[in-house]
Amino acid sequence: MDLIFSPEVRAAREAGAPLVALESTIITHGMPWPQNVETARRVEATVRDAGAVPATIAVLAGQLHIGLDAAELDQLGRAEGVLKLSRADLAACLAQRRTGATTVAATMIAARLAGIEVFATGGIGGVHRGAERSFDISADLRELSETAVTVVAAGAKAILDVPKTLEVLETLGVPVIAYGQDAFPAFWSRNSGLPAPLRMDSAAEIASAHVLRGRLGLAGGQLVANPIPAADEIDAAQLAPIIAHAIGEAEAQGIAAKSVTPFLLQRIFELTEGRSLEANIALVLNNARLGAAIAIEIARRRG
Ligand code: PSU
Ligand code: MN
Repeated sequence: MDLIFSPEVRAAREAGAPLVALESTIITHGMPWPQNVETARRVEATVRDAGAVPATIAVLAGQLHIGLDAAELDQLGRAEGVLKLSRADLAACLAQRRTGATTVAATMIAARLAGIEVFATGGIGGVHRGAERSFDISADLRELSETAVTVVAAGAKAILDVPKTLEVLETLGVPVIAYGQDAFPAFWSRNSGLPAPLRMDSAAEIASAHVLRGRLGLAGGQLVANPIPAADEIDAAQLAPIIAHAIGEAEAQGIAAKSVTPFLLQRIFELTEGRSLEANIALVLNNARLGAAIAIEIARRRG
């Protein structure tokens, strides 16, 4: 299997320039068109402005792309019926020559194959509320324990059971590092009310820890939880009834497995009249900036 590098990513690899992986499920299943493509472009531009090179990852017609050109990104963002690919689906999508967007788990796998050590996204999957009945725990969590990529996200969404998500990450031995504060952030808001297990205040420290994990022979990555900028956050108390309502609808309609996260994100977007999307865009851009800074520090340590 060949990896298909975009010209920009190929040049960066040859030059040893810092790279930041970006996922594509956020484009196909996480945001509506056309904001999805606009945001993906802005995220890429943000990584470039911060001095690194973006590599958006997706499977197009059975080929694993590391970096998409403008036309490919646009096509993916408009396409219907794109598969949502996690660890379990990646090889099947390639074998069947289909098109799929990579989740956090699948993007980590592809990034590692491509030698990319940092990945910026919005939110990771986690333990869903009611997981004691549904057993719905995202494969993202186990991937963090197996694949050596540092993932920058804005914490875990309040659609999840955040305490259980932190417990599973602890069980799996995944470092969870809040950036610049003690509290674990909650995606649309800065504070989940729970302390993060670790705190770091600079990209340099995060990069050092990433490199040292490799030296210690530890498998798995790090989760960097970067709080949404204060100006963009939505008050958690304001969102709570909306989230509860969306979860109730999902249960009533029998939404399960892969469909749960996209369904909840779409309903919360509708119920907040788009405010959740604005916050989501702001936090992804913020994560792209930090991801670039960490990639630059890692490249410095490797170089
Ligand atoms: N969180 C978001 N937007 C997203 C996702 C998470 O704010 O689009 C996507 C990511 O790709 C993540 C996936 O890996 O949802 C998790 O899905 P699941 O809960 O089915 O594992
Ligand atoms: Mn799930």
